[in-house]
Amino acid sequence: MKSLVILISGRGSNMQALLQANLQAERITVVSNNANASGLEIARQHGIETIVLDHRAFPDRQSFDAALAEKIDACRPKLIALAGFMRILSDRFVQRYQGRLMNIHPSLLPAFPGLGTHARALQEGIKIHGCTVHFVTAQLDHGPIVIQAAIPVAADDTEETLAARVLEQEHRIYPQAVRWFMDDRIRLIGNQIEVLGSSVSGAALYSPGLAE
Ligand code: NHR
Ligand code: GAR
Repeated sequence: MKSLVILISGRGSNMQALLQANLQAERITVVSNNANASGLEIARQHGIETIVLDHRAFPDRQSFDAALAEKIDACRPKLIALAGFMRILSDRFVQRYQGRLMNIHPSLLPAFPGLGTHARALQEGIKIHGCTVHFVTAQLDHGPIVIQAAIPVAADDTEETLAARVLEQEHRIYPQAVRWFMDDRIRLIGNQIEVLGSSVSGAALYSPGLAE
């Protein structure tokens, strides 16, 4: 049985995009480190099993990660997808799931790893921004890149307007990447991804606009 675990912390719109994508997963489980995550309600509305594991109930990262791993292992997942999951994971946790732990990050990595990506993008005055699906490694936001989507930055963009346009792209590329993985179409060669049956390496999407 192909099982998928989705980790969330909040709104859960990327999770929702995955749930609506008709993936080849016979069982999906959503785990949140935050009991108040509104994504939990969306998951329940989809009839998806949810688990809450409050990180504040644990004395340190290691013990939270160990408890999280226990919940995850009970699902025997093919893939664990971080979807707006806001806790940094320990090296040990990452190693345990090496090659089957994916993340969606709201910037064109390797630019802007970490948090607050849209504000930093505006501050730097970059003209092209976007999002990245990558495998998670011990080095934060630096794992092998599966797919990216780019959008132009407008002169009058605010953090909010930029985040909203990037989010639209996140909802396109994350289901695509997870589908490839669930269908065994992703091969990892060193730090590079190959998508079987695709003429491009991974995929790049660009949303034009703003041309004069
Ligand atoms: N863990 C590892 N080891 N490697 C990665 O690449 C990871 C990861 C865990 C999460 C998502 C990531 C993102 O896409 C992700 C990638 C949280 C933080 C963070 O600083 C940074 C990056 C990401 C997720 N979290 C704070 C912490 O102390 C808490 C912040 C909060 O709760 O608001 O864990 O951006
Ligand atoms: C998304 O933009 C996601 O890329 C980002 O948070 C948002 C979550 O939205 N992830 C991170 O910043 C991870 N640190 P969602 O809960 O609606 O999917």
